[in-house]
Amino acid sequence: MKTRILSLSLLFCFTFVSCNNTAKKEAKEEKTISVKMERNEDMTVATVTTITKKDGKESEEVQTFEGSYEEVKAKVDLLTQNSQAATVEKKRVKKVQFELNPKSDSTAQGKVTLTEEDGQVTLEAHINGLTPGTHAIHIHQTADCSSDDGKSAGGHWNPTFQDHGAWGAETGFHRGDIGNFTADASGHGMVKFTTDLWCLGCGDEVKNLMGKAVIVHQGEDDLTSQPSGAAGARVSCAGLIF
Ligand SMILES: [Cu+2]
Ligand SMILES: [Zn+2]
Repeated sequence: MKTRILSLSLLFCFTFVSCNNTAKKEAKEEKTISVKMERNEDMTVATVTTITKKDGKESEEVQTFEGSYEEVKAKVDLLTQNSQAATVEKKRVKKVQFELNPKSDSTAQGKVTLTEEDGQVTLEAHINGLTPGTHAIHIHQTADCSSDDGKSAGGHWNPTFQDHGAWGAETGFHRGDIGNFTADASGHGMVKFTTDLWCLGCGDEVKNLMGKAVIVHQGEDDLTSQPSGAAGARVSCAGLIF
């Protein structure tokens, strides 16, 4: 009887060891999933990239989901929960786009795109119909472009109560003091500006661009005149409501 118990436990032991070996072999497969969620005004797009490493070989699978934020989030959550991946990285990208409309009898119009990724906000503006040369571009305090001269947008957005100046200046600058850009001979200008001092719709009113306006000026910001750099008429305006 004792021998039987001993051999039985030995058998169990062997089974356990061999099972354990198979488990180790399977564990050699390592999955990494990265999720990029892009949230626009009316649609959310998720790009899910799964990288599988097995026996030194790497394969990549890319899946995309589109729809409302809730739909896409549910699909992504289900996929990442069932994946048994070693690493799941989730990246949220928020993107909103606005029209810049002519003001002060100008022909200056274009598009502003705001993107938030990894705690940084990028403003990209493309403007046509400008007079060739230097123009100022700022964030003003109110998303109201209704008046013909654009003055309904108020003064420079200045939630930290500093003086007007060049972005990053030690003597102070407004959170809306983007600065100047150049329009080429055809009247086209482009601005690309990235900062971690802004956010898109967060709770921090010192950072939040929601409810503000983008204003393009006829002239150049001298970066010293108070309170707004003496940049002249407001030639294009976009209200930032998202
Ligand atoms: Cu301005
Ligand atoms: Zn300013």
